[in-house]
Amino acid sequence: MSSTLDSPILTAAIEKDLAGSFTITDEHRDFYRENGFIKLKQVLSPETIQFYGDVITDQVIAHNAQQVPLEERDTYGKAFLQVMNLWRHSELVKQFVYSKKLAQIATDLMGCTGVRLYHDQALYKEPGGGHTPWHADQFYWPIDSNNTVTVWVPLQETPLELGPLAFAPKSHLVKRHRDLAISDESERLIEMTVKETIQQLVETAFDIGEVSYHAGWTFHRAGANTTQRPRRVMTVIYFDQNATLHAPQRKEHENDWNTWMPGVEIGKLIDSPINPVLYSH
Ligand SMILES: O=C(O)CCC(=O)C(=O)O
Repeated sequence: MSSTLDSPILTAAIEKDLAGSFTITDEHRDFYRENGFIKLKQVLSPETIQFYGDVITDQVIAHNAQQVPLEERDTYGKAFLQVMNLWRHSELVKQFVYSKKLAQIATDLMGCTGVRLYHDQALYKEPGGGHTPWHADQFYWPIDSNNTVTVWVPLQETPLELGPLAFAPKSHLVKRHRDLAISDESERLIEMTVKETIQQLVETAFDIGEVSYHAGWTFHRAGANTTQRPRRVMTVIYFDQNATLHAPQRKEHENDWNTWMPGVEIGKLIDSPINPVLYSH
């Protein structure tokens, strides 16, 4: 279904930018595999970012369900407005989420033959919004593969005071705390582990057009937005096109199974109509 908000025109240059390719070198792949994340500059053009900053913001405003004032929410609620699967509401957002370039990078970093869509989500940290607690995304995902990855695309330049995504290098190899939902407890326990075993956190600003990819088991967080501007971010989650569904182990798995891969059977390929292959070679 299309939204009536889809009035801006996608230029040929933006279409070409989304459909283009980006060379992933052996150094990129080795860095991603060793550290569980990578930051890449100049992946998307300033024009693409400017255009989608407006398009996605309109969609977030149209579909945001959060009505509780910021100061009355819990830590998770203060971290961001979270609006999911915008590609199903807007043809323009669909073209972004279906970007061949973003999916090709995901495929090449993981070294698989192709990727499917898990879901997209816009993550808008409001002015004065709180920190995003430490967590690993795959806690929520009943996917029987470690080849899962999120591209985090800031829709503006993102200095430290806006709350850019920060990563604990090599934490995708840490087996502790994989059973923690995003919470004050995940922030406290993972922070302790990161301090004890990993020591240095990668928390740096993002330029316009710079994006990051982080693996499903990588511990990550984001600082508060101490400015009066929103931190606007779009994300797309991919998984190996050959991955299967494992039996749910917690209520969050049940929820994701029903929401993001409806009708898929345990042990079978995750290929529901809302898990299209976005890139394959
Ligand atoms: O944007 C944020 O603050 C958190 C993002 C995140 O946790 C993710 O994309 O997996």
